[in-house]
Amino acid sequence: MNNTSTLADYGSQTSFSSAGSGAAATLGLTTAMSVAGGVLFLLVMGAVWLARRRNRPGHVWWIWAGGVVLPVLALAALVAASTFTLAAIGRTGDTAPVIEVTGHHYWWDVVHDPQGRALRDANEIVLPADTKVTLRLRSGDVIHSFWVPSIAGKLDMIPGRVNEMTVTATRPGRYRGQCAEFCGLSHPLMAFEVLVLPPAEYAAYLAGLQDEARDADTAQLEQGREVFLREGCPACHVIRGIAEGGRIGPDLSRVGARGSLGAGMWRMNVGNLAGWIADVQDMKPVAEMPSFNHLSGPDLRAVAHYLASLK
Ligand code: HEC
Ligand SMILES: [Cu+2]
Repeated sequence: MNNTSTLADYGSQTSFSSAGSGAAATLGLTTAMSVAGGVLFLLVMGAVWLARRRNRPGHVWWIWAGGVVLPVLALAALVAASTFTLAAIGRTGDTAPVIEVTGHHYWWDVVHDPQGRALRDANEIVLPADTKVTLRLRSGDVIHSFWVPSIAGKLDMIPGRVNEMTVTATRPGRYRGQCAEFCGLSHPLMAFEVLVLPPAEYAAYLAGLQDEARDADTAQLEQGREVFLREGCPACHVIRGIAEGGRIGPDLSRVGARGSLGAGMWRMNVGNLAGWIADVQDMKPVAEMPSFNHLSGPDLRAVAHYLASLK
């Protein structure tokens, strides 16, 4: 199956164009290290060239200056630069807003406003621009690593620990994040999207999140909801107001509003949703969800339309 046309439309994922304070600091450090390394390389090559031209032993101070003093000074300067950068990036505090993100095989559980309405979502993080946000990172199984190259440095998500990272996104837009620690066979397919909104739009976004999922208001959507309940999807998935128990898979209360399906992999639309439900093991090998390939065509269409309607 060739699905390239249905791949998610990726947001920016590059460390070379920073849209956040952490990424800017990391880029500055990388540039400083590369320039310093380049200068040292040229100095050493120049010394080698000189030594070959003169073809006789030089003064012993060359050894002291080039072999001891220079490396000590250069390494001390680079260690200082990276320590300061790390401290600046890692500085945390009780900065509101807080967003909780938990890595799972192979998706991301997201809770916006955990002290307030604590609305759960998945695979999509929304940040207000120009605002310090605390990300509280956990893992539900093995070690994952949270990385949005355009916005911040990466931080591991470790079972049994809570790691905190403060980020300030500086440019509204859509960015791509990626798990950066090998966590299993579908690790490369564990991505997510970050939406950076101007502060006023962010407030409106939070206020607009519904406590209960949208109603099924046509016969087909009702059929889709029945299929969802009948097929045992609630064992793993929550749809607020419909089925509240399952926590093994992503919360689906707003699944149709996400920009992508399957943790940043596929475009969100009815066709891909149907393909996912019928044959998730083809679209994302070893995902911890069974393929429902026994569903009839009408049932599959109905449940895909129902999920797409949840916005
Ligand atoms: C055994 C648990 C389990 C059952 C049962 C299950 N799922 Fe899933 N589902 C998951 C897991 C785990 C994921 C995340 C997979 C990944 O991205 O790696 C998932 C992902 C999804 C997604 C993608 C969500 C997103 O944000 O990209 C949809 C849609 C979905 N499931 C629908 C269904 C439907 C419909 C049913 C019932 C027909 C169902 N699931 C049954 C565990 C389950
Ligand atoms: Cu991972």
